[in-house]
Amino acid sequence: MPHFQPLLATFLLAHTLVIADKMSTMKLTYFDFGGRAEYTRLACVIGGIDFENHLISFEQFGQMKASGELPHGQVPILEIDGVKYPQSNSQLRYVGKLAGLYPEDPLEALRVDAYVDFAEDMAVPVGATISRKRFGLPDFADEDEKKAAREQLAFELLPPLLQQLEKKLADNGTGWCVGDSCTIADLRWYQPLNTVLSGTLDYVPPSILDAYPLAKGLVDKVKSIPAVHAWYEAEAARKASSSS
Ligand SMILES: N[C@@H](CCC(=O)N[C@@H](CS)C(=O)NCC(=O)O)C(=O)O
Repeated sequence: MPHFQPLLATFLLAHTLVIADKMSTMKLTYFDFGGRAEYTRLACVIGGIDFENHLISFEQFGQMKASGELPHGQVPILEIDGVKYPQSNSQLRYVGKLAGLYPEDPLEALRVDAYVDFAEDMAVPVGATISRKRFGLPDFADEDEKKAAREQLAFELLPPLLQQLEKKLADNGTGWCVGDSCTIADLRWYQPLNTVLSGTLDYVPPSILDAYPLAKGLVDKVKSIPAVHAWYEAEAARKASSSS
């Protein structure tokens, strides 16, 4: 039926243009470390979602903040088709939906959200030892004061939260937070757990996680997702080439 071919070609071209028109550009702006961008980066990576990993210096952040271009004056910022969206957990949820890492079932989504919000319970005491001013706290007078605050964090404030996380993971029984596969709940918790494990929080020994094998194991489970593994290999190569 050769006379259908031009019609078919026209239809396919129009269809392709509609699809192209719907394709969004995504840019995630944050510093050159994990922090509050890491979970959304990993959601993009796992979901095969193309995004620009826009890395800025503290100096650039200061300029952007002063110019008023950052909603809430904070990063990360997720820019979709040129529109800036703040709040890392909202960004994670949005990308999670695109990536198939957020359940469609409302009750399952509630379980995932509870983990995401629970991670904020850990972010608060950790944040209070990093961004003192934001919590109305004076800067540490000296290194001894910082050490005492971090030790209180490691040995008093974090253990009850980690115990709760461990129990939730044991109750679910799959190694993942909800269900039997990775969701944004795992990516959200991966970030603070990996921060502790990497030893970058001075005076918070990574060994505090030894008492919580399921929580510690979650970091390995996320890292062993092939797309995540490949992403970290590429990141290591990028950092090595930029420092040489
Ligand atoms: N609730 C916000 C918190 C964002 C936030 O605290 N960002 C920090 C960097 S991790 C920041 O921009 N701090 C600088 C400031 O507040 O001036 C989110 O989850 O995105």
